[in-house]
Amino acid sequence: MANDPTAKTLADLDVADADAVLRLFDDVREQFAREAAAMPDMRRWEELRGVWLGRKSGVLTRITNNWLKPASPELKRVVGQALNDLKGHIESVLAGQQAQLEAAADQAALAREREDFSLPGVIRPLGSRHPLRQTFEEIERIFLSLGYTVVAGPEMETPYYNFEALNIPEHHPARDSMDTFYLATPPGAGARLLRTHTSPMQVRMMEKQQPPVRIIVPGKVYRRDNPDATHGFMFHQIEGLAVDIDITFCDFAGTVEYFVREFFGPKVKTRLRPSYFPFTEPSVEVDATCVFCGGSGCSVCKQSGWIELFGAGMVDPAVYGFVNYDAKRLSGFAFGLGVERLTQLKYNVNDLQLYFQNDVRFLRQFA
Ligand code: FA5
Repeated sequence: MANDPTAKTLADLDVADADAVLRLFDDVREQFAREAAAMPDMRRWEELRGVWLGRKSGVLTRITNNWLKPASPELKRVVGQALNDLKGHIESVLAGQQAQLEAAADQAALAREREDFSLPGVIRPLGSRHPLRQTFEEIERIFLSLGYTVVAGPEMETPYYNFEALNIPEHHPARDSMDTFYLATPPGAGARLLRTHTSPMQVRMMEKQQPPVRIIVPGKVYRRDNPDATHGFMFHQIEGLAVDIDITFCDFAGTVEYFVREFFGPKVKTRLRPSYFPFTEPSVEVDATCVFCGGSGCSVCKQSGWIELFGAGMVDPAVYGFVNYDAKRLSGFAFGLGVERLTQLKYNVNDLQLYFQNDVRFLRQFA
């Protein structure tokens, strides 16, 4: 304030009566009105508040110190009243301005942040189920519809379940075809290995459960095979086992045929070719008419019209001996599906390694 009267006392200003006091306050009020007239932003508002209401040297503090405190007893009441009025007035003007400035700031922020619904949207890529998972689910669906139950088993096995109880004693040549990962175990703990197939679950289930047994066992298996277009050192199988009284080879052949048609489509035919597994007798390889050429012959089926699908057979009575099943009364069949292979055939995938490389260009084809 130029020539700031509030720096002086009332006596210095020669104010002797109430009217003079009120005129002085009117001047101050006008001064405030001039300073508060234009209020462009919050910074200026804070400045103004400091000048007028600042505790140490604000105008009101100066009036308190210089006019009110030293005022004569006759004038003290008038000054006090006028000061209170002025303070109320200034506070209410400042509060109104603050509300206005804040509302304007909110409006500006809203305008800045407003969504533009005419902009093109961001399309987020959707994930999809892995092709192997889709095969698992499809195979499980088929066997569940036939009354089978899905069970899981351990990936870490003992040689007993992986080999011996499946009629593969030590030094049996069948062990060579399943080059095995053995695990380091503490002395005296007994050997442990990563299961080379899901067949150990045949034994574990028959140990636990009396017939009828009808299960499938999906899971991971491990072999020391070199990775290439048709081999992995970890891959997936689904074991199947059905044991009851009076299960015949016809039941077995019918089940296999039904499964293959459900999985590959109604046009595909199957044939059973003699094979060998120590835990099935007789053993077969299940072939299907080539899913690529329909049986007329192509490069995939090497012009034969047939492709090999999986191994299977009637449960060898020797296996019943290991689980205390009555081999004379009971019969059944088992099969072991290679999930990577069936998926390769169904979707014409030419390299098994693609399943494990997580390349979205490959995976997105199965969405
Ligand atoms: C077995 O593992 C038997 N347990 C199957 C069986 C079960 C027969 C019940 C009779 C009764 P095999 O070693 O052939 O069989 O393997 C079965 C399937 O696993 C093969 O047909 C193939 O599709 C798949 N497979 C084998 N080795 C590999 C590998 N290294 N990588 C990917 N898939 C493989």
